[in-house]
Amino acid sequence: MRLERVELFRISMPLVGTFRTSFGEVSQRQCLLIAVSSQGLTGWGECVADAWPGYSYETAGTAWEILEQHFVPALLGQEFDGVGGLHQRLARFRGHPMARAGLEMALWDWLGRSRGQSLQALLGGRGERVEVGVSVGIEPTPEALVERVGGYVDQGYRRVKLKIEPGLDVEPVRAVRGAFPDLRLQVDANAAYTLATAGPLEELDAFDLLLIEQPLAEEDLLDHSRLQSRLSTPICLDESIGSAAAAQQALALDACRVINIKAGRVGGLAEAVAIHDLCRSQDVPVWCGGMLETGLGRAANLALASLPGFTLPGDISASDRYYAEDIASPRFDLADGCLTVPQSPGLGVELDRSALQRFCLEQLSLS
Ligand code: NPG
Repeated sequence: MRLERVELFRISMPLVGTFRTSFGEVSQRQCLLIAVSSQGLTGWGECVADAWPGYSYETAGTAWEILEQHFVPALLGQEFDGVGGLHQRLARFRGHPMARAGLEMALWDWLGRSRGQSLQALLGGRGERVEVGVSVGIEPTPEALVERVGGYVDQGYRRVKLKIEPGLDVEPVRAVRGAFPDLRLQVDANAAYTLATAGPLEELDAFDLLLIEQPLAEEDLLDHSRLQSRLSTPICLDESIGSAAAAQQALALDACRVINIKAGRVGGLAEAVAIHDLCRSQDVPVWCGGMLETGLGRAANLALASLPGFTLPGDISASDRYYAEDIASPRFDLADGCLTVPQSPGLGVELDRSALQRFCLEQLSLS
């Protein structure tokens, strides 16, 4: 194929509520949308890089720069063969996985539309529905947290992830576990501890958690392995796993026993599938992480989460958990703890150009 035009949009969408993690608070979600056009068809992708570098070094600003100055010029007007060809053309550039993944998602959408196949079919997923969970931000008091979790349980979520940080870990978890003894519960520290401050995480073994996600620094596989030997709860890695090679090393070191897969973090859906395949071959459970995606990214996450190794519910909640108004339709509604995997060609959702214009801060067309 030959890319004729690439459009970049930087958007900002209000979340229905403020979301607090150990690395900061967000009430307005920024990201980039990318449209690739060729042969009269357009594919859409979402680059999940946020306004500021709290979760990762990438931001919407750095992704814009890398796309405009490097990735898009390396592809525009060139002949290349599908997703493999895209990665070959970008192989000489280092890093910037979220920028790479956004462009790749647009290409998957384009490919699906041109072949009349859903992303689910292209990736090798199966089934009409996937069971999903919800991620709950840090709340000021255990009572407020229990109330928030209760609201989600009433909506039908059967797996809840609690954000934790030093000082807001054991007591909030104790309160939620006390109120919901049978709920599937897990926690996420977003790298907020060190081996020296990880004592409270050992106390969490008492609460029958599915996993403890990313307790220590991104680079620190060795200390994760040391910590895992002190815990009976499985450690799950997120930020630390940037590729299938990193996943292989983490598993070999017993630095984790579960992996959170996010296509944006690992440079795209192709690498996400490679991590899935590796974990499946070693019987390591995986689940699909979320980054407050719009309906576009959510559609891609659902297709990915329908692969057979995704045996734990992902952070892929219903549209109303995030946005009163979205830029893609249809919206995703929770039914019996599940969301429906889109079956139409490509991502299987349609972008609403007028909603896009309302949320758009900046746009650029490259051809
Ligand atoms: O449901 O999309 C969702 C949010 C899930 O907690 C969630 N995401 O650390 O995994 C994370 C966190 C996140 C949010 C990370 C925004 C980066 C940006």
